[in-house]
Amino acid sequence: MTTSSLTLDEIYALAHEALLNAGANAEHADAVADVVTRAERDGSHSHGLFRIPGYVASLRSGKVKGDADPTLSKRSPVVLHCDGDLGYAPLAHRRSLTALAEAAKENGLATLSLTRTHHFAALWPETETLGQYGLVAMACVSYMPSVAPYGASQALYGTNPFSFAWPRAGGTPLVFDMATASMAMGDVQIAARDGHKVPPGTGLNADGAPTTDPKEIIKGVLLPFGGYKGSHIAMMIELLAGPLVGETASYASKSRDSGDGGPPQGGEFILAMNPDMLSGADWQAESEAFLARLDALEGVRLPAERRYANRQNTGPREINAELLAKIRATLSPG
Ligand code: NDP
Ligand code: PYC
Repeated sequence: MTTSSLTLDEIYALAHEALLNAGANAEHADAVADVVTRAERDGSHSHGLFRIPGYVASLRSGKVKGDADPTLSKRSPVVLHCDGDLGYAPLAHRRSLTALAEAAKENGLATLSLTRTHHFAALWPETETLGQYGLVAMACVSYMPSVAPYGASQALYGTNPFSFAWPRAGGTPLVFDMATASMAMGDVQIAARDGHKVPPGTGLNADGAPTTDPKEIIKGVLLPFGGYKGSHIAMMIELLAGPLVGETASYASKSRDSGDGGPPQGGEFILAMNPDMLSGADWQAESEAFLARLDALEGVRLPAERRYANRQNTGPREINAELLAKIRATLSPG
């Protein structure tokens, strides 16, 4: 694989320019480019620059509004809603997460439902932000059918990620962020691009037969992680990020999607909880003692440790040259 070195500033500048060029206004271009740059910084490669061609395609097709004006409202002191106005999710997050954190701090817990947004990023930026406010957080989104429910060979669920954050004493939060598919579609696409096989159990080909060829899985379906148990978590996310927040499940999101290569319109469910108010005991001492035991076990590493370690490196990142050429081509007229 041929790569080129880009500094984090250059990654931000390229993403920003591509988004502005495709019709995003300055606020959206900044919010999306920031999330893309943080993904590259942390080594979340399938949700960094890799996503820019899709972001650009959906701005160009007009499916996603580059000047969307996300609006936050309070349905009760603890039920917050943000109408994304058909824009990309990062600006809706910027306009909502502080209010969600304040509501959870004051009342013990609060929810944020996002509707009419297009989410094409990792989820950890949302949960990690809430963790930094000292809150326990959960977030999930659905997508478009790409995962067969357990027992089926036809897609109904999205790759449906779920993220969780837990605040740590004097440090970065404990965070996990994972697709409920055996593998995120972005990683399957990267494996296909780079000519790698994927592990057995990742997906089925178009005839419903197991395969380790990512190109065949793209034509077929992914499987949920963890058999029927993971399948039920994917189902839960369809319901939480769809009907519960006033949006659609993945199958219906796809039915109104233009197929331009970018993310469909959909919803997101975010829950924030204030452990100081819920616990009534020394939750932090108890959780730190537990996490110390976990971390001390041979073979265990805590989730987000890899990202946080990558974050310490402020130097350039190696970016796939084919991807860079594709992004730069979007900047040329015609
Ligand atoms: P991974 O399988 O790479 O990782 C899942 C979680 O497990 C991460 O928190 C990771 O931490 C942790 N982890 C990974 N390996 C280990 C290990 N050996 N020991 C302990 N913990 C480990 O993530 P996915 O491929 O499932 O998802 C990738 C991204 O795709 C996510 O950010 C997700 O939000 C995004 N996504 C977005 C979608 C959308 O619709 N917007 C749809 C689907 C996925 P660490 O990061 O530190 O490695
Ligand atoms: O990697 O599965 C994925 C994905 C879908 C939407 C954004 N990322």
